[in-house]
Amino acid sequence: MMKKFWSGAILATYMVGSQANADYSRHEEAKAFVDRMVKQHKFDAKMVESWLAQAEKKQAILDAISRPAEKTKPWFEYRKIFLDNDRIQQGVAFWKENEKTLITVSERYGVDPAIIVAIIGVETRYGRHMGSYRVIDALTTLGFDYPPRSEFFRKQLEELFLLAREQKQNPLDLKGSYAGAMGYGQFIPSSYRHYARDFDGDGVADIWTNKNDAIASVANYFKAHGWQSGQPVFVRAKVKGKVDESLVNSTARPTMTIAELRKKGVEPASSVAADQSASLLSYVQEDGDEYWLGFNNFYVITRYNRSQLYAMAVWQLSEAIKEARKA
Ligand SMILES: [Ca+2]
Repeated sequence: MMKKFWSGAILATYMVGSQANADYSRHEEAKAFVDRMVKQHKFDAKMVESWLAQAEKKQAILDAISRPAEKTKPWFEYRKIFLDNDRIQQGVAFWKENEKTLITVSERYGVDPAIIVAIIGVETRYGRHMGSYRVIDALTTLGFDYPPRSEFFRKQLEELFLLAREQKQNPLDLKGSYAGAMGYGQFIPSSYRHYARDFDGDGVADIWTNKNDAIASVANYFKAHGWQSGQPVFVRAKVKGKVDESLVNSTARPTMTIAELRKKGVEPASSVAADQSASLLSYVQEDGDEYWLGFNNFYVITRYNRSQLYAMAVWQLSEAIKEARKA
């Protein structure tokens, strides 16, 4: 039920004819959204209303957001999704095909090429699955019809229109995941605007079709979030006695040093400097919990995706690809 019947509704009727299912230009939150685009970003109101009217509500998107793998699977199952032999071999091939770019980008941004390759491998299987939803459908469906995160996704919708203007694209043409993530590295619109890079200098940061731009963009994201080249990501931990549960599984920036963790009965399984900060993490294996220490670079991976399972999968895939390259 619409609380207000505002003038835009009249416009909508002539703009798109009859769109029976959920015309987002008539949504009760639409007016405030359009006003913001006009006042803050100088968009044309009719243009924004027209885009909203042409967006489609997709039940599949609402279904998908309710069941991400990292929320429902224990580590020993989650890892199988990303650490299969195909993904490792495809990673070796992707590295070989893009070696020149990876070397240059890695030097320029100070990010290990294996991590860049692994991110693209986990996100889209090296560009094979970049998402076939229209980003506008994803962001309107979630921004207007998914109350738990509507504010976040409406903000991304705003960013999408800004991105489209900057990249001289039609926002109705852009494709991505059910959550509006785009291209090889699956950047949401705000990340795209802030971190995507035009590596080949043709004037467009194209992470949909240009692997060079995509590789530089992932590296730039990591650099901007504090990746430290050559520093550890994870090491296994040995835990003596009962661990204080409040110490475990924080994805905040690590603050406890190895020296402090030692006092709590936590010991790195391989040599690490005593003043290095780490987070203690547990991962559920079939035969019980496995403890790990995650360092600053672990934290940086969680800036890409907050799941600690995701961070471990990316790192283990990067290690597996490095190993397979030697073979
Ligand atoms: Ca480019």
